[in-house]
Amino acid sequence: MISKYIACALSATVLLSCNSNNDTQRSVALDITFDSPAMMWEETLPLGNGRLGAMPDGGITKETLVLNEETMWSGSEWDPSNPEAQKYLPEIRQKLLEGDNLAAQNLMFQHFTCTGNGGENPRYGYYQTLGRFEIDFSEMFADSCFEDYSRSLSLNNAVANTSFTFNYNGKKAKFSREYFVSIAQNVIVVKLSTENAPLKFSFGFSRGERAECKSNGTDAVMSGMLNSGDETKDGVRFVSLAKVVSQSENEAVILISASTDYKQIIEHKEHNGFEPIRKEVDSVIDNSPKDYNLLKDNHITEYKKYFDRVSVNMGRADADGGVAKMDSAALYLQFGRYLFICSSVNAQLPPNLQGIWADALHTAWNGDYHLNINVQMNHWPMEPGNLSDLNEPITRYVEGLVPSGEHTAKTFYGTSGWTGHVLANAWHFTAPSENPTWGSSFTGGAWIALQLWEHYLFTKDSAYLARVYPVLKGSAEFLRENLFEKDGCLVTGPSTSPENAFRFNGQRCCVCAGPVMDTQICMEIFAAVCQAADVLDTDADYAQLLKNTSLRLSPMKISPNGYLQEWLEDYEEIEPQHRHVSHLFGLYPGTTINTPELKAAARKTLERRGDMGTGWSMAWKINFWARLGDGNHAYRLFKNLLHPVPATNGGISYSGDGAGSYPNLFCAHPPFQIDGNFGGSAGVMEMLLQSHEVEPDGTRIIRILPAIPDEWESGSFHGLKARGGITVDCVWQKGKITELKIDNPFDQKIIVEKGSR
Ligand code: FUC
Repeated sequence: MISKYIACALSATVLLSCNSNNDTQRSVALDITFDSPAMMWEETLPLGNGRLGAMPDGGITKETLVLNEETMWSGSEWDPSNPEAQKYLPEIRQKLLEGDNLAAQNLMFQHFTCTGNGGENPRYGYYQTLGRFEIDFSEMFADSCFEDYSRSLSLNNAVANTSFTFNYNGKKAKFSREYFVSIAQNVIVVKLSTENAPLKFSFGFSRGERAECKSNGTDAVMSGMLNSGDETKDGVRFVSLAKVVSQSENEAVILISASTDYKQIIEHKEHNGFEPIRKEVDSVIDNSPKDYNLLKDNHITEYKKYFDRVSVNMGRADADGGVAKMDSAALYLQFGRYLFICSSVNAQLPPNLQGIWADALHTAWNGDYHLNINVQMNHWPMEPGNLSDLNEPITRYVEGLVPSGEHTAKTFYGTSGWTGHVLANAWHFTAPSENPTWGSSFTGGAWIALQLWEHYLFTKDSAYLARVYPVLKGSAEFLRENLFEKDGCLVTGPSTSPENAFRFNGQRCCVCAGPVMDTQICMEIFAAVCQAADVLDTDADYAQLLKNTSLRLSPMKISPNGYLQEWLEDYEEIEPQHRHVSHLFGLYPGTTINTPELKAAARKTLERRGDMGTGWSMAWKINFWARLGDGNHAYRLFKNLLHPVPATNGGISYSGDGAGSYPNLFCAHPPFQIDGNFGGSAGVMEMLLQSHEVEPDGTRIIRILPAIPDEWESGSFHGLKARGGITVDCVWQKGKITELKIDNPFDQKIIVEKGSR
């Protein structure tokens, strides 16, 4: 059947359609459209409501939805502290002071890693797909030439559709399917309808392991338990239920619900096996409206509350100065917002490396929360993209890291405060990981804490600031206590510049004192705590201590070759085009690269790093070039990020080979990693609006169109956010701003700068 279909299928091209209405520039229809079923997972369409994810493939005779439930985590809580580690810390630091980095690194390998093999340990766990839901229609089709195929995802409504025609009893019949993951109701909804032919189908769940699947024609259920990695503990139990809730000869509506007992486990609550989960999934379906239109309207209404806050359109100018054709960057920006809403709203956990859209039982890199760029980048579009109120999952997650991070601070470093390194998972892992060449950076906790500070900067919500102040202060305090003096300045260590290596006595080395990114993070978190203390009218003495400490931090250095040094010494990099550009943290998302000299050095660094890289690396570079005010270069990186990646072999590449965008616009690290989508979306916003700089007297600089490429002659944006609770609308025509509205509800002192610098 499928091969016959392929014979009459059109080519598998994806059409990104954006129909803009030039009158208002507000009602832009954003669709991702295909003219054939998905032949691979990265062509399927992602739907989600923060808790549940579904990816229909639009198959003709068999529809497969890859399902996700955000808490499908194997593993369990576990203390990987290494009781020996702390004893060796003075010796490791001494080696760094003596300039013997390799000796320090060797000591770290021997004594300063977590126990139990870190991310490789089954107790660390991994995020995994819930399974598949398959609907078989093979009974329906006698003759199998299918035509008029269309498959699409509407970003405006968060609804996907499939439709095609076929012959039935000598007549042309039509099959339409519609799918969404209800934000209002916490169910996946599939509506099947036919014209001129009866609807016949059967369905069921499947999962490669650890699941029992049953179906009886109108209901299907799947349940199982993941591996806790610890024989004394139960793993996460899951149950998923599918029910036909209405059916006629030509129409059926199926609801799918799913849940786990992760929340009970992580909150150490009593729970009784499968029974309560089964009750929960039953009641979610029982309590959902059975009227399809009502279900759909409720979902769209909820979704639009978030999505419709921002509209954006830009491209080449038409004769009247309007936008001739919307640039793909506008769609990319909105796709990032779409994915963020669909992986965050009502979520328990923040989006992981694949958001909530994993196809594998063992997701790449465990589908975890890497703290040296990835989970941070996942949150970059949230504040400027007017989705501030979806901040709870990341806030709760970071708060959840604190007790474990305090334990890590105490056991490994003998200090107070809290820390996170590179690996972090759903079980609050914070220890240095199994390999110190990439896993010993200890500024990951402070970096993600800075995301909570950004939330305050964007919203001015002082109640929120009071809530997260202990988190900020704890991460600052950990860093302060772990600074030591080298060549008259304070530095961090033992640490690394994330995942990059330098040549040291002819050998590869990563461990060092005072990588520049660490220093920048110290500067940012100390400054954030000082400002927060001021706003909350507390801790004045402590703030003064942090200010004094900040002044003693090792300054950023410019190499004789003109670029910003990544390390204290001007080491030779083993891979000058390495994907991480950690020493430009202070350019984006940070703000400490703030003088013309440092910005010029950052530019040289970027030129040296080049315009390629893994998906997220290119996304980061869009933001860097935007902050340097170079719209054409930022746009070049954006185009590189869109580089079509037609197929996946599932493998990981670190070199940038195979990086770009899959047909469904998922970012290819490769493999699929959602950070690139979020970073790229934020990058386009950063080209349109910036608000990160303040004058010495606190006046905030609002930059309108600070990094516009030649391609964006005309355009508009509405609803983007600037720090200070400010909302900006802007229209420009043939390069000139024709309308500008700045809503400044807190009367923040601002200066408005227009155009590229
Ligand atoms: C870090 C990055 C990799 C990848 C992984 C999930 O280790 O260096 O490129 O993104 O996280």
